[in-house]
Amino acid sequence: YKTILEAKSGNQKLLAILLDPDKLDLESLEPLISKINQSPATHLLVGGSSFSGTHLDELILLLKQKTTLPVLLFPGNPSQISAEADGILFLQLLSGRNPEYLIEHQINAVPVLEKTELEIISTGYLLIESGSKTAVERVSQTKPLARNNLNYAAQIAKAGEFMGNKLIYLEAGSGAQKSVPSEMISRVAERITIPLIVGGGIRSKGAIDDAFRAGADMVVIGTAFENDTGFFEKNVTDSQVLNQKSQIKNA
Ligand code: 1GP
Repeated sequence: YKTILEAKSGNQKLLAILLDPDKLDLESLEPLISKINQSPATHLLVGGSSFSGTHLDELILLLKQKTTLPVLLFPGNPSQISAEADGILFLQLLSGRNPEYLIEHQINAVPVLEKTELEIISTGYLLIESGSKTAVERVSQTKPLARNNLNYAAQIAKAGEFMGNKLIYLEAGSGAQKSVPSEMISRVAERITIPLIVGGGIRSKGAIDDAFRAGADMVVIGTAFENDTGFFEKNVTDSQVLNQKSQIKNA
């Protein structure tokens, strides 16, 4: 978290690759890892809405051995916790009103988390309407916020900050048709003082840069890299990200 805060205060931008364990085959991970190492990514997020497989520990161990990037869990539920990661985005789905995702899963995760040394990063998570129903909406059974509800999104994010969240994550959903609107990113970024993560449906350099320009501190790329591991070669991002990467690697 300290590194993320330092990046924010130095106006350095961060880029995370999201890996969904359900879609990865351990046997054929080598080429993917080599693409990760060539990419400008500064962080790896591991998780998905519905993963219930058993190879999470092995996957994270491999990533830790073969990359130098911090690995953060991005869990859909408490079964997706691995002690092998560096930290966990401890999510609260603040845009929804489903108590399971506001507090129940968090309580159930405690006995597991207490047996690990994971850095626990409290994260307010806001699901934003993105054109069609996403897995997060289906699994969490919550309604996303309307795309034009800018002030309310900012107010929720600020409530998260007041409640002690250390990060806010604006999420359009994996594979979303439309990513989070730039106006919403800026409205939220202006209102909060904690770092802002933006993800869901971002699939071009233009969209990455737009999110950074609007005020995102970290952008998350999942589907675009999953579908094409050459994504970052074709979509070289800001040199700011690359500089930050070398700093994180040296930390
Ligand atoms: C999903 O924000 C992430 O939780 C990434 O979304 O798969 O659309 O890049 P994509």
